[in-house]
Amino acid sequence: MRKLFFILLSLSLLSNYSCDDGDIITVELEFEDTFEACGESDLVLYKTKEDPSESLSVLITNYSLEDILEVGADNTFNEEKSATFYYRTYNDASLPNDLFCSEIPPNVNIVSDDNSACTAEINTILVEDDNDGILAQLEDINGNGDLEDDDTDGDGLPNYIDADDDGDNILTASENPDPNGDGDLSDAQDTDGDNIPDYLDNDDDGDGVLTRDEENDSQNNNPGNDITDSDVGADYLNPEVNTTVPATAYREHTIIRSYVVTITLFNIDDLGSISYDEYDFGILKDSEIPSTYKSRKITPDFN
Ligand SMILES: [Ca+2]
Ligand SMILES: [Ca+2]
Ligand SMILES: [Ca+2]
Ligand SMILES: [Ca+2]
Repeated sequence: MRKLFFILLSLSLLSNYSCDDGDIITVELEFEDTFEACGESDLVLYKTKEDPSESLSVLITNYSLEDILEVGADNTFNEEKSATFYYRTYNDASLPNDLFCSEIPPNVNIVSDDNSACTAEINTILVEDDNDGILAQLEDINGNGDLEDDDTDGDGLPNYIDADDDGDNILTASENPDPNGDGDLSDAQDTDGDNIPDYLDNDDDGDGVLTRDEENDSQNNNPGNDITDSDVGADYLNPEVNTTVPATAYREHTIIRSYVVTITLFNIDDLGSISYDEYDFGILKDSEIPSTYKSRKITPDFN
């Protein structure tokens, strides 16, 4: 009898300790920072975890991923939307991949299903880069901290998004700006030794003929495949060959685009066992960004 009394006392102490302010049990959410997205006309943002199986999701009606990725001239987007926040727990060891947005909901055993109105603040930042092997900050040629006013070839594309910085129709990545890849450009290739690295030099061999106009063999706006003496290499790197065959256009440039989308939820009023008033929902997974958004192509006007 004494033993039973102690067990009952322990149970009552245990239940007191697990409660906080009356009968509200607070649940600590332990999800990863990243979330996924789906939905055609109504946007669903979600994340799941296992052991135990739980999901968090946010529904924003009459909204789409495209709306969120439509950045303004400053490459940012910010908006607050009315949304519904869901917290579900499941009695399944693992959750199916089509848990959200499938026409036929998958067969899962939901244990609890709470939701609350909230405000979702969406923040999007787009960063562009040329992936030319030079860090963007090292393309600040005049060193004034502004990447937008460095345009070596004057083609309208600042160097940090210009994959051919000197406009010689040889891509910067092919002009060895950082031969050993250590981020220090002091060893950049300088074929004619004029102290202007090839990637910023529009006459790489110093023969007086612009690199882009050394189109002796094939007139395809690529001097890389015009080779008179195979022992020396391409004519634009051979000062002994100085025939002018003018280029007619710049090559097409590819600009790589990376989006950082973050969501914060405010004004969460009642979500059952969840006592958050504000919740940092995290960062949209890069794999959720449609491939068509991940780059843009442009051919600068020839001048
Ligand atoms: Ca440029
Ligand atoms: Ca560049
Ligand atoms: Ca060059
Ligand atoms: Ca030459």
